[in-house]
Amino acid sequence: MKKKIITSLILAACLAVLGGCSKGDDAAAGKPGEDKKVRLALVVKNIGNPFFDAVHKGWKEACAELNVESIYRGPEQPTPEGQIEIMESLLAQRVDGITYVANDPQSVVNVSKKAMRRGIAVVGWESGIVPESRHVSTEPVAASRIGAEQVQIMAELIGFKGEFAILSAAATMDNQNTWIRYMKEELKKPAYADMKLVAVVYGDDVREKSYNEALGLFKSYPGLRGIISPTSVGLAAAARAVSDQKKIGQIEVTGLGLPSELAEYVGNGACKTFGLWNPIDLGYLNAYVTYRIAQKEITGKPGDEFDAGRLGHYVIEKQEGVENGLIYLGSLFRFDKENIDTYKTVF
Ligand code: RAM
Repeated sequence: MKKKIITSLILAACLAVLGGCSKGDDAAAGKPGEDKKVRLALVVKNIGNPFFDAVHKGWKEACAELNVESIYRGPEQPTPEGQIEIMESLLAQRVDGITYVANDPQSVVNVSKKAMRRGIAVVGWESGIVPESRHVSTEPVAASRIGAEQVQIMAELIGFKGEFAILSAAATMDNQNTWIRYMKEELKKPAYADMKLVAVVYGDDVREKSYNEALGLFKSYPGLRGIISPTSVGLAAAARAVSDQKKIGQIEVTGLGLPSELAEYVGNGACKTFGLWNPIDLGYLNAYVTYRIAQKEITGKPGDEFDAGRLGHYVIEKQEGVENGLIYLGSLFRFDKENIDTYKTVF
């Protein structure tokens, strides 16, 4: 298992060196005189978040392998309106496929349905609550596992005792909301009887707002022992706030984050352990499945099978109660002082 993770990360590191990232259309890799290329668009919550830069690296890598044109779009700020506008403009450009992670899944239902009616492949990633707004959904790992893991890490950090808070992204963001729902489920277990969730606050995936929300928690809850932040933006902000306010050891911070952003805080003890999947692989998988649907090789129904390049073979799974399916990327990793130096140069 460990060997597989390291191999995948080393490969990702090499690819990270090869691939830059840009805000707009990525250079087409085709030869002059070739037929019109398939065009696939990756739509993220906002531009400027290093997590999405990592997803984009894997996306571009797969697009190059598939010889398709890659488009990368996201609003300046992580707002629903910005994403709707972008998706409408992609429809007008008649792209062949769109993969999105929604700032508000409800807000993109109409434009996604319109895209599908026009024969465009639509893949929603970590945006599972509106199944009719995509052909298939890709998830890093089961949401229940992601939620439970963060509570388990927090419990270990604070000795299964004390008050803690959650610093999330935006209240409309379905991925964070789902993970928080599963955190609350995990907390019902007797092992956590002495831990108390005192607040859930929202930094909107904006650095300064997240930082200020963390400061607000320090003030409102003087006995606070921990913060879980299930967003890379929030986690880096919370770790920075704990460091700046000299609360290392008093308030423990964990959640989901990028080794490249958190290495400093693993080093100073503000965020000793945290989790994440491989965002480069997630982008790579998204491009493959979007391409397979755009090319009508599969429809996205449970049971459909496809090859995703270096990631291998995938079978689309059944999502309870809905017709279209779900794809799980693979593994959830834990990062700490033992492995952070290896991973911090990867993503
Ligand atoms: C932030 C975003 C993203 C989430 C990661 C963990 O960068 O909210 O959607 O998956 O954190």
